[in-house]
Amino acid sequence: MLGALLVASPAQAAAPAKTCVINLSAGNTMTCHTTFTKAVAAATGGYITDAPDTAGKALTDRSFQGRLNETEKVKSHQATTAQAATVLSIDYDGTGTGGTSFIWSGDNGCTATSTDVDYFVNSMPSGWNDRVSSNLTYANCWVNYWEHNNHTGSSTGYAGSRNNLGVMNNQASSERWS
Ligand SMILES: [Ca+2]
Ligand SMILES: [Ca+2]
Repeated sequence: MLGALLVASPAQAAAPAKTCVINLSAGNTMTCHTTFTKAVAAATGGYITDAPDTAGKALTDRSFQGRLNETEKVKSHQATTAQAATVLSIDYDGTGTGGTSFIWSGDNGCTATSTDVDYFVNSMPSGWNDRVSSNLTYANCWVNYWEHNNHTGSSTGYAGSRNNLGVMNNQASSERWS
């Protein structure tokens, strides 16, 4: 058994990096995709199918950033049709929105006030505990990161996009969106 496990390890290491998406309005369902383009298509319910192929290029593509923020408005005018999901935020492993990313989506954007909780997770997805180092926020959402599960320990406070989580770098174990 041990030998089989050791043989399997190099193959796993060679697998392409994936971008995963969690829909916080659909029971925290997670899907993982081979490219950032496919992940964004999933996160927007098929509304944006031509996102750049990497999260790094997406960051410098101003029209793409604008369209992500439009998904909420589009949805509000199509209430009777199948709802497009809205991208709430993207977490990045690296500072300066570098490295592997993780996309959070939901049925609606965030409300105008940051005194309520619009979405939350009590723990991070597999592989993302103590890893987030920067983020981008959309759809009127601000994010608060906590040091431990269930929103305990130190926290960053609510804010929009951040290039560096500072002392909370590689510490986040739960999040809320408001
Ligand atoms: Ca990190
Ligand atoms: Ca932690």
